[in-house]
Amino acid sequence: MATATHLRSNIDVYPTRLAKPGQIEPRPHPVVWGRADGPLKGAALQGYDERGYHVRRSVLAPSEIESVLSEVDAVTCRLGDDQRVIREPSSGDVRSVFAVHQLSDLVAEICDRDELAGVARQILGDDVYIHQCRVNLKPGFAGGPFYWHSDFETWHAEDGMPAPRALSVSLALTPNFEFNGPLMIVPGSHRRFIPCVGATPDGYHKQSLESYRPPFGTPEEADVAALADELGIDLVTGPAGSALYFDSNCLHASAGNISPYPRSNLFVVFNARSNALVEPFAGTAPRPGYLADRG
Ligand code: 6CS
Ligand code: FE
Repeated sequence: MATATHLRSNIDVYPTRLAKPGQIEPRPHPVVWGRADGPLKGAALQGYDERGYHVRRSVLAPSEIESVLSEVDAVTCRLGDDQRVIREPSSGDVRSVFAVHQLSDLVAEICDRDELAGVARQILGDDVYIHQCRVNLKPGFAGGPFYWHSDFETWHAEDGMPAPRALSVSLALTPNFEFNGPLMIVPGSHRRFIPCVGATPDGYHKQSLESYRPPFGTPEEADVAALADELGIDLVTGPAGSALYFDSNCLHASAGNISPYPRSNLFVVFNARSNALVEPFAGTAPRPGYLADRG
């Protein structure tokens, strides 16, 4: 737990975007912030605390999955070339659609359910709000990879998120097979902070979201290798309707998808109200609200 001094003197306890490679540091904050009762029970909560993630099946019913997929289609058509739609540089297929919860009442209602917002309140030990909501479509045949990263490192540096008191829920809208680019997570990596090298350019988000391996906010290969050697790599697969809850600071990635089967997931990021965004720690201008809700 960070000492009171750290918290009061607003020293940045997660320094990153450094001029030269730094050291992997232990996380000074807790993972499970609350002990109140909630949707996750003993072993599930323990597993999340230790590994940094937990998987629950059948959180969405098949009929709901179909409705969400058609809502996403309708929203994507409506948005056209809006900046909330990110396309695959390789094929022009849609790669991600942001702020879906603000464009679909059904998605907003799902986010608010006990199995999503309720789990976030339990783990984060606070009221929560949606920091970011997106669908990563990862289409068949040309779905691009997402290189190794910690979401919190980006949200800290580029959005001003003070501490990793945030979590993502990834809802599988199509089956996540071993062969269509499922999420890979280094179990336990959420307890290590990997500083990244390189000062963040202004307006960088336009480039980073399309990049398969972003030039900034990406950990050094030696650090990824060291943590993978020590902790291993878990492949998170599961049927459509499954939910993956993962800590904002997990080291994760996903390979490309050249199978015929899309790997489309709805990601909802909950942040603790007490962890509301401040000025970006990278010293850059805050990113747009569809990437980081500034309330
Ligand atoms: O920059 C972000 O906020 C987004 N980038 C990645 C690779 N994961 C988290 C989030 O969608
Ligand atoms: Fe990510």
